[in-house]
Amino acid sequence: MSWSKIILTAAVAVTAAFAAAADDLEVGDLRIDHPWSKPPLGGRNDTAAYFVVRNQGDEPDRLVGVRSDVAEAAELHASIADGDVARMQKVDAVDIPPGGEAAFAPGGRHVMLFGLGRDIALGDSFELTLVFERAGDAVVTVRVESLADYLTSQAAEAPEGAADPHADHGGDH
Ligand SMILES: [Cu+2]
Repeated sequence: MSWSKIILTAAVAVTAAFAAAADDLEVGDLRIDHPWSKPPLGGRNDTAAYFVVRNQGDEPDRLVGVRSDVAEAAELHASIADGDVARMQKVDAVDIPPGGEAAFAPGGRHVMLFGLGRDIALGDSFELTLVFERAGDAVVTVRVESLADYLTSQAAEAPEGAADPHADHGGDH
């Protein structure tokens, strides 16, 4: 086996490990990738959850609701720029266009979980139900991760040919 083939095999194995770690889910034409949440900030009783919904079908769908047993209330939120300040605001629904996607990520759209009924720590997971107009209910398993872990996994999940964020490093790590 050539060195290049060995390296390629290792790269595929690493990619597969990351793909398996994320709890992706398919419901009807929708695919929900990498549901995750951050631990609440010190002393707070709320947190946000994130994921990407891809619509692999020909019909538009909409995310119209969300609920979770770990929270007293769950809302869809958007982050909007208000001058230099980012504010968040409740939204009633999020469109998922055919062939398109809706990303929920830090600094943008998120699911807000208010009144957490239990501690949510790194490594925990909990169920979140996403209610879609066409596809119906999707129960995803949300993993509690640090922002750093999320960013690392995003780099690993980047499509082939995407810029390697470490390419400009000196190879010292
Ligand atoms: Cu919010």
